[in-house]
Order: sequence, then C-alpha cells, then structure tokens
Amino acid sequence: MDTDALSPLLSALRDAVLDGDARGAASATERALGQGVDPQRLVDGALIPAMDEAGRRFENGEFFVPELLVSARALKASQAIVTPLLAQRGGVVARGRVAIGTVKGDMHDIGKNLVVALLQGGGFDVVDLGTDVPPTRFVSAVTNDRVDIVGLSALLTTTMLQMKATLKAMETAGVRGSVKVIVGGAPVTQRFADEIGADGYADNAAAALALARRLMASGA
Ligand code: B1M
Repeated sequence: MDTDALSPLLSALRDAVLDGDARGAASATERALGQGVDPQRLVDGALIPAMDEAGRRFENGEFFVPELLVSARALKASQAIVTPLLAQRGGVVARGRVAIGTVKGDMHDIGKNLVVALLQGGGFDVVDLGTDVPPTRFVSAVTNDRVDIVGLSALLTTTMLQMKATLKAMETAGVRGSVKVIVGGAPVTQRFADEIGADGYADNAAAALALARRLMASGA
C-alpha cells in the first residue's frame, strides 16, 4: 500500500486513541487490517506516535491522568486486535522461555505488552508477570518457571531503581547466574543497564526480540 493511501488509516487510529475513543480505535484497526496494512505498521505508525503525543500533552498540561487513562484504554482496544496477529508470527518451535514484567510500583504496561507480543511472535514462550511486580516474584519465576531470560520494564525514573533491587534479590536468592536479565523502558539506557549489571538493554520491542535471540544463541 502506498504512503498516500496508508496515511489516513494511520491518522484515524492515532486520532481515535488520542480522543480516548476505544470503539473508534478498534474499528480503525479493523479497517486498516482489512485493507492489508501490516499490524506492525499500525503499532509503529499510529499507536506509539499516539502515546508519544499523549505524553507531550501531559507534560504541557493539556492532558491530565484521566485523559492518559482513556487514551491508554483506547490504545488497548486496538492492541487487543493487533497483539494476537504479531504473536502468531513465530511458528510452533519455542526458542526459549522468558518471564517479563513491569517492576514494582510501576503500572505502565503498553510497551511491555508490545515486547511480549513480539517475543511470542519471534517464537519465545513468554510468562507475563504483569505490572507492579515485586523482586520476589521475579525470583520465583526463575526458580519455578524454568525461564532462560528475565525481562524487566520500567517507565518511571523512580521505579527504574527497582531493576537494581530485582537483580540484587536474584543474587541473594542464588539464582542470578542461571538466567540472563534484559531491561528496557523509556527512562532506561544502555549505561544504566551496564551500571546495574543487566545482561542486555533494548530500546524498543523489536530490539528486545533481537537481543533475546542473541542471548539464546550465545547459550543463555
Ligand atoms: Co505515565 N508517565 N504516569 N501513565 N505515561 C509517563 C511514563 C511520563 C514520561 C509522562 C510525562 O510526564 N511525559 C511520566 C514519567 C516521568 C518520569 O518518570 N520521568 C509519567 C508519569 C509521571 C505518570 C504518573 C506518575 C502520573 C501521575 O499519577 N501523576 C503515573 C504513575 C503510575 C504508576 O505507574 N505508578 C502515570 C500513569 C499513567 C497511566 C496509568 C495513566 C498510563 C499507563 C497506562 C498503561 O500502561 N496501562 C500512562 C501513560 C499512557 C504514559 C505515557 C503517556 C505513554 C507510555 C506508553 O505507553 N508509551 C508516558 C509518556 C511517554 O512515554 N511518551 C507516560 C508507548 C509505549 C509503546 O512505549 O512504554 O516506552 P514504552 O515502551 C517501548 C520501549 O520503552 C521499549 O519497547 C516498547 C515498545 O517499543 N520497552 C522495552 C519497554 N519495556 C521494555 C522492556 C524490555 C525492552 C524494551 O526488555 C525487558
């Protein structure tokens, strides 16, 4: 599909998310998919830009928490349609097992859910621990769920410190050496990942999939 034909479809979805119109977001998603738009294109070209714009409006005082919430709800109406399509892409052979969650104190899960979808789409078996996940829960995922990789997501500068606490809890429990730990989320950087001793950092969902594949190939 050429860019001229694509752009109104993407704009309709982006606008529906920013208007907090869940039904509109779902129908814009169905319409675009019906016209052959790739689901990943909807994520990159409409859903992520919509959330970036919501964040900009929040910073400028044009949006408050209720507006962020309704936009996030509208985005999730689209994500519910798109995620299974992304997750179907992997085929049946599991490439490894990943436990992933948003760290303690942090309720943001839109980006984490995208990482989950792409990992599943890339053939990984994923244990989604949800949001506000305490360090002890990550530790029990390593001991009980036999995972190869643990993924930590954080969206707040305050909660990213929980990543360090989670790594410490894994060390204290004696399980740190048996898994690779990858980190990501808007405030997280490669430098921070190195500082806390994570095994890898990815700045987006596709990079997280590539990183998980590299770690498995190197014997995670
Ligand atoms: Co929040 N919020 N929020 N919020 N919110 C931010 C993060 C903020 C930057 C907005 C702003 O001020 N501009 C700001 C953080 C400031 C800071 O810490 N420096 C902020 C704030 C302050 C807050 C509250 C404190 C507001 C308040 O109550 N006063 C509060 C905190 C609640 C809590 O968690 N305890 C809060 C609440 C919320 C809502 C609940 C209303 C809602 C979340 C709904 C939900 O997720 N279910 C919300 C939203 C929607 C946002 C913004 C607008 C959008 C986040 C998002 O979904 N982005 C955000 C502003 C922004 O980011 N532009 C903001 C889209 C998503 C696809 O991107 O999550 O970055 P992202 O994920 C990317 C990558 O980061 C990466 O891949 C993803 C896909 O490419 N990635 C990983 C993520 N995890 C990864 C893990 C990996 C690898 C890659 O490996 C494991």
